Amino acid sequence: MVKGSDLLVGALEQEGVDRIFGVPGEENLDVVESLRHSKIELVLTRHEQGAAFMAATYGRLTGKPGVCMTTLGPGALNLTTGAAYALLGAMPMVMITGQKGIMSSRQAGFQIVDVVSAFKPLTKMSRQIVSAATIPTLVRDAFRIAAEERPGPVLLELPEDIAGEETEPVAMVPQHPIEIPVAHRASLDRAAEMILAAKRPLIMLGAAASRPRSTAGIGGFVRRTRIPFFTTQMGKGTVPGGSNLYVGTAALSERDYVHEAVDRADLIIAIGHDTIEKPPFIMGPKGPQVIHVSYTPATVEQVYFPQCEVVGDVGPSLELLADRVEGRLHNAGALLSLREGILSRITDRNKEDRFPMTPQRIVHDVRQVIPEDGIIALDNGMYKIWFARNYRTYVANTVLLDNALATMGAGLPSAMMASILYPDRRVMAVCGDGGFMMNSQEMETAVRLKLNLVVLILEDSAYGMIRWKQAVDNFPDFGLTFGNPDFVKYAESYGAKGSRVSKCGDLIPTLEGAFKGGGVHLVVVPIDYSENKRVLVDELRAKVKPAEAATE
Ligand SMILES: Cc1ncc(C[n+]2csc(CCOP(=O)(O)OP(=O)(O)O)c2C)c(N)n1
Ligand SMILES: [Mg+2]
Repeated sequence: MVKGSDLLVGALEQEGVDRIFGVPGEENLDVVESLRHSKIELVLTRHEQGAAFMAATYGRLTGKPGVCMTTLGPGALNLTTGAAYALLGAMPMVMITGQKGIMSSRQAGFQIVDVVSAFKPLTKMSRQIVSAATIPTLVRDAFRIAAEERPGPVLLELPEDIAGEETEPVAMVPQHPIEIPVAHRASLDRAAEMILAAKRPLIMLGAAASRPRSTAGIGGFVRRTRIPFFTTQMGKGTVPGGSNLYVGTAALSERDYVHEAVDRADLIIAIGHDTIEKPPFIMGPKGPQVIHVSYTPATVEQVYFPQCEVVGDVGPSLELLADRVEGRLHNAGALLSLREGILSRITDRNKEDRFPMTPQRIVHDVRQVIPEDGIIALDNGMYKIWFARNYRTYVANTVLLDNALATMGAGLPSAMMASILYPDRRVMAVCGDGGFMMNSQEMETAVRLKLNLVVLILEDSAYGMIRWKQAVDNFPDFGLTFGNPDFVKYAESYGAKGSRVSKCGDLIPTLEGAFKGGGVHLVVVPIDYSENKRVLVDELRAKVKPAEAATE
């Protein structure tokens, strides 16, 4: 006979799972015991949210579902934000939650929440396991659903009596490949016709362009067509940002310098755009035509309604599209002349040595200490716009940012996951003083796991982004400032190292020293956010014309 929890762990092994992140409760103890006998590592976190962010980031970076585990009720509910993060961000993840026994009810309603229902709107599938014998099939299905396009989270609830149930041995269900069809010939022909007819074409790389399976084919398309490209925030890096065809990243929806190119384009080939991102440009009745190239059809939005779709496996479909247009594009470089002007104005003031430091200078200095394949993982705050706009990328998935749920608190756990997966690369979490404190307890996890990780905290003693919006909307400055712990001592209390930057020229040497010293090292730097209004509002309003004026 075999126990339910052994079948679960066997099925997870069959899926190639190497780690489970989580906080077990008593309902998970059979599973914990089965894990003790398996090769799968149980990675304890200090909050379930940290476990979910780590598992989701595992999925994002590998294309294979990351796994997290919690108890029933309170533990499971702590996964909600992580589930939404994975759902909106299209990150494959399998969540396993415990539950009281379902065959008898010796504790009445104690701790019981209808978790399966609570997670229905936050997952691609949410199911209770009701018999041990069904576990191998359900686990296989959960992994298939989580990983297939569009990827996302799945929840399996394993009640404690099912985990402990003895059953006849059940065969595991072998993994099978996910085969994604290639776009239909007719749609490729239509798209090719539009590209050949375009006078000022532009490529946009969106969130799905960063899927591990997408990146090679997309680079080939850009190189073969020589059409300039810009990226959304989550599309950064797929084609090296140092490439001479890169014209910028749309961190704002309109009227940034990059929109000078977007607004002049008559055709945008949107590769992998997912409308969960804050719009990188706004479609209107007059603007450019759009070809949507992705794994799934475009969701139709007020601001996004492509005239043509190329739906299928992105890399191979783009190869077929490039076959149709390569060597025949006379206007491919029409918008390229705008590139230099856009990029140079974006880097304006990035060498200024004011203190507290300007966001531009911080982005510039961070780039100096991160090698091309190094990874930065951003939490959510004002600095995200500056990093998205100003940080140049050379390798896919080297800027992990969340422009989908845009939740605070994911920066540190996602950086930790990147550091686990890529121990030989430099990895840095970049957090505001607000967002860092939402999951700062995971510093203990990072130290316990002996990670090499630098955590950069940008200190303004405020929820800076909201304070900025408040000012932009002409509200008085009110209610958005707070005090901070002494971050250096805070880091040290976890057994990490800590440094405070107290003049501009110290940031680069401090970060260098932190990377060279290894281990977990927190660096705190005061940031001057007066640039937010000066650049992102006043300067852009004065210098970039609204879209309609640009197209006239
Ligand atoms: C979990 C969560 N709560 C609230 C928000 C709304 N929000 C977005 S940015 C922000 C302020 C972030 O402050 P901080 O981390 O200090 O970064 P800063 O903008 O100051 O650089 C808030 C409250 C959010 N995105 N996520
Ligand atoms: Mg702040």
